[in-house]
Amino acid sequence: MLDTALRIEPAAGCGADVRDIDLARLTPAEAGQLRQALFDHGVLFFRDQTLTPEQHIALAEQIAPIDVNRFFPAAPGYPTIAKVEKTAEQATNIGGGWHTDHSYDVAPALGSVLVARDLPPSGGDTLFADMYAAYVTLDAETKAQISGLRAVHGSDHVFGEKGVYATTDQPELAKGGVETPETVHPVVIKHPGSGKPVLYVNPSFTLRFEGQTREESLPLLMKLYAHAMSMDRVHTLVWQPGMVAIWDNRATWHFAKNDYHGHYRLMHRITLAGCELEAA
Ligand SMILES: O=C(O)CCC(=O)C(=O)O
Ligand SMILES: [Fe+2]
Repeated sequence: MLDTALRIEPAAGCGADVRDIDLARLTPAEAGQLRQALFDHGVLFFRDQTLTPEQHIALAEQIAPIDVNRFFPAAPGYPTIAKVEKTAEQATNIGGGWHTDHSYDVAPALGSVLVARDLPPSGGDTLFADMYAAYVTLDAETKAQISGLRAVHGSDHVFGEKGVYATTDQPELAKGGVETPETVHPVVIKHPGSGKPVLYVNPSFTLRFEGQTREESLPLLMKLYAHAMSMDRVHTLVWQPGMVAIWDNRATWHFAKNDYHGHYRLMHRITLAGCELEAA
């Protein structure tokens, strides 16, 4: 069989739609093209897929080894699939602020494969922001200011015993006793897959610049965040049954909207293992 190029169409703001592909039956050649498209576009969107949990796992493994998230509960019977769930009774959702997953790890996760399992009648969109574009569009002065800087990332204030989830109605996400030392990454990384520079700080897990206090760091961090959130570089993913998103944590941020109270939403997430990050 001849290998044909994937049909990839850039999406508004961030990422790309991939058409005419069956993620349950991916050829090795298609998997290679998908991985490269993921690195180039930051996030890929797919429609009309019918992935069983086993096929979801097989798909993830064709892209990268699996990195099991230590905070999220697993889907029943599938220890490598994280359950991203909000019941009709719960008020707090998971990922309801701008972030990129696992930036608190020494080797942050490459990305995730998120499958829609049960959607509310409306709402529950996921926003994606383009961190390649965020870097490229910074003014020269700010680029010079962040060149060579490194930032400290942590997870205790989110997932720790006294973290933000501990006082919510998603308390099982707050894991006391899980070893989570702070970690340091360059503020501008060289993307391991594309070689392009990326802005790598995020509002949820970046604590401060290395060698500065949080107070000293905040003015510049806030300026970078405000710039990165610019809606012309953000894509709003309106989920439909059968949709799948695969994102690259180094090239994008995401934000799960929490606007469907009283309704159930369930997503299955497999996290893909990444590598240590180098400065651009
Ligand atoms: O539920 C979503 O749309 C995304 C939640 C999230 O932040 C994640 O799965 O990493
Ligand atoms: Fe997330």
